[in-house]
Amino acid sequence: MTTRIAIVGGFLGAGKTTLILAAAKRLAARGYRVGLVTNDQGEGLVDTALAGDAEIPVAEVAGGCFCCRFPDLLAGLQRLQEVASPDVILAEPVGSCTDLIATVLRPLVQFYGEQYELAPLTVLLDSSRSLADFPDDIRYLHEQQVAEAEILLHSKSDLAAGNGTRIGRKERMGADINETPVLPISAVTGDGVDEWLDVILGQSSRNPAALLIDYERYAQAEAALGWLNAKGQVRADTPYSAREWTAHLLAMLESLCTEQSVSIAHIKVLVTTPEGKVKASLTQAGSLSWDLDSPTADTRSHEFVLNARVNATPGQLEQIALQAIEAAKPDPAARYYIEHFECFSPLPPRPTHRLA
Ligand SMILES: Nc1nc2c(ncn2[C@@H]2O[C@H](COP(=O)(O)OP(=O)(O)OP(=O)(O)O)[C@@H](O)[C@H]2O)c(=O)[nH]1
Ligand SMILES: [Mg+2]
Repeated sequence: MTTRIAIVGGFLGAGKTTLILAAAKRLAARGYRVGLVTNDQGEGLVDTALAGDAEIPVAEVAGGCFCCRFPDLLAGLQRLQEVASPDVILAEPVGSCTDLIATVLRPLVQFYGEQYELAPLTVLLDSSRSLADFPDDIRYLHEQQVAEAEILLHSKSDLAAGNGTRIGRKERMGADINETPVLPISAVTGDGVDEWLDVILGQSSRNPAALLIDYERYAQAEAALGWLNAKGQVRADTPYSAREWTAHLLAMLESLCTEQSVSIAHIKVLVTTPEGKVKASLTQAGSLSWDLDSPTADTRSHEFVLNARVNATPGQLEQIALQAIEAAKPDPAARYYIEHFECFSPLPPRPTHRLA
């Protein structure tokens, strides 16, 4: 029996993980076995931890995007089949990745078509946010992501003024909307999620033409991003609120980024205390949102995972992150321990396969 794979792309912070987690619950309620694949340029992902907490079988492809780590993607799919025999696998490529038709969907169909049935490529577009403050190359990358969608989801529709303005925005982006189904969706209210699931369960990728993409510009867009994955612990002698620590850390990161004219693509932090979890994200200055916010009693320690993708050099991002972690200490005598800290800019994409 073939397993259905739905690849859900879109720019950093567009809402991919939130939608996938909401979709996985609905698929399970419809009687499907579901698996997830997360993906990142580094290790130590908030998204993987969230999927694990939701008790959904998850495989992580780390150290590069699906296109450059195609054998790792295959190994992840295989692992999921061994542990969970999923009917449907929802796979989230890195939010700075594009050209997925040529480098991921076509190779899967061509070389592994007997095992896997590919759903139409879904791309999320969050038109509630502007990329005007990002370099041209990043806006170019974003346009390429939208242009290759087989189904385009206007994400976070609960935040939109109206769908008409959103579709108008896509027209302004110069993408061809004539043949691309466009669906407003909100993972928060559930609006559009079942309609989208009907599409990815009932239709197959039409094997559209590959993008005509300039890999130099694509590489420059990725190189313009500073990427940070960190894990650590905070300990204090006096009890403190882990939620307040999270809010303080994100406020410090936001204000340091604003001071230094660093545009935020996505900063997210997951905090675990002995009693509960807190998770919050910034997808641009002033956009703080809480995804997990269980009321937790004051604590004397917590663990955190911090992922940041911003328009800065790795050195600049490292300084910003360390300064924010120091400033967020619950009291001057509190200690923090960093167990994992990697800060870099993604290397130029070198896909394993490119079937144009
Ligand atoms: N209001 C609203 N917020 C949403 C919705 N979907 C996602 N968000 C918020 O947007 C932020 C980013 O969402 P993610 O799902 O982490 O985005 P992503 O595309 O997976 O991000 P990366 O993995 O970094 O590329 C989170 O704070 C979410 O709560 C939605 O439908 N409505
Ligand atoms: Mg994600």
